[in-house]
Amino acid sequence: MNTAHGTVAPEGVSGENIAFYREQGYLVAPGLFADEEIAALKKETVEIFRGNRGHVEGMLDVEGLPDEEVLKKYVAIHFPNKISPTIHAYLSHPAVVKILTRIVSPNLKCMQSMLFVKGPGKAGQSWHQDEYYIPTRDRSLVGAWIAIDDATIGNGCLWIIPGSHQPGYLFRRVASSSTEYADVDTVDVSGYAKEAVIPVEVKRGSVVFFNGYTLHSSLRNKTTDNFRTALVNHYMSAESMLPWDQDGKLEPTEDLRDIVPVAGVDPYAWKGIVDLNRPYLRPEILKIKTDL
Ligand SMILES: O=C(O)CCC(=O)C(=O)O
Repeated sequence: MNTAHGTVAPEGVSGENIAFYREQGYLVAPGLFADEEIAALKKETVEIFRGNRGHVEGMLDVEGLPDEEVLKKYVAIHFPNKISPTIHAYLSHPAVVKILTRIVSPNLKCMQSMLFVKGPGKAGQSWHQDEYYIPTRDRSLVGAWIAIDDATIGNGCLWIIPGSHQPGYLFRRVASSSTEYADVDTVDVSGYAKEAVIPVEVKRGSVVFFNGYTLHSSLRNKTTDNFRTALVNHYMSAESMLPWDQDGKLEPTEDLRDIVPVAGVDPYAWKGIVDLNRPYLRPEILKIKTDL
């Protein structure tokens, strides 16, 4: 497979791009966000972590601190779209939605956003499949990873294993003591050849799309002065239901309707929409669903 087919040209998604996404489980769209949009997201990130979009449990008193010192205190916030109209608006960013409708479904819904700041020295995420955490089970789950800063190997860009989505099952998770990661568990990827594991270095404004079954991770930010800010929004086909109880935080459900329809028709619109997820700060050490 020609890796150039993994890059979306300014004219839009090609048939080769769609074939690449199906086969390799990811796609990169450079420069999808304009400089002004990225600047707006960067500014909004500061406002959110200063508490200016509403207090989120665990937020600290940062009065008087410079922006960078504020951001260094945090790793990420989940569901920033619940408090930030700017982030909420970007869930439906036309260029992102246009690509998603080609690679996923003309009918789309978004169920989560995450805003990573990942300042100097902060740990990365161990190997995982998003489908493990967000059960859609129809293989339509996709992350749209928006680079708000340049993402490099040094500051902890994404790493992925192309094609790892193909078996379409959830890999076993095992204990991890790696100091690279915030997580205490990981998928063991030692069976993959070294060349099968690739860094996805992108410039700010680029978007990396990856399938919910694609194995991905990120390493610790090794720089002393560099943030690796990224907004990740997750989408799925609107035709499928979402049996997501947020790891027991919500009542068991066959179809969580805390979603944002972003394209086409929502066949379940008659169920209405609920507002159940609350934004929360990501802890420095992650013990979600550890059953080892
Ligand atoms: O950005 C990162 O460091 C990790 C992102 C990630 O794992 C995800 O979006 O699922």
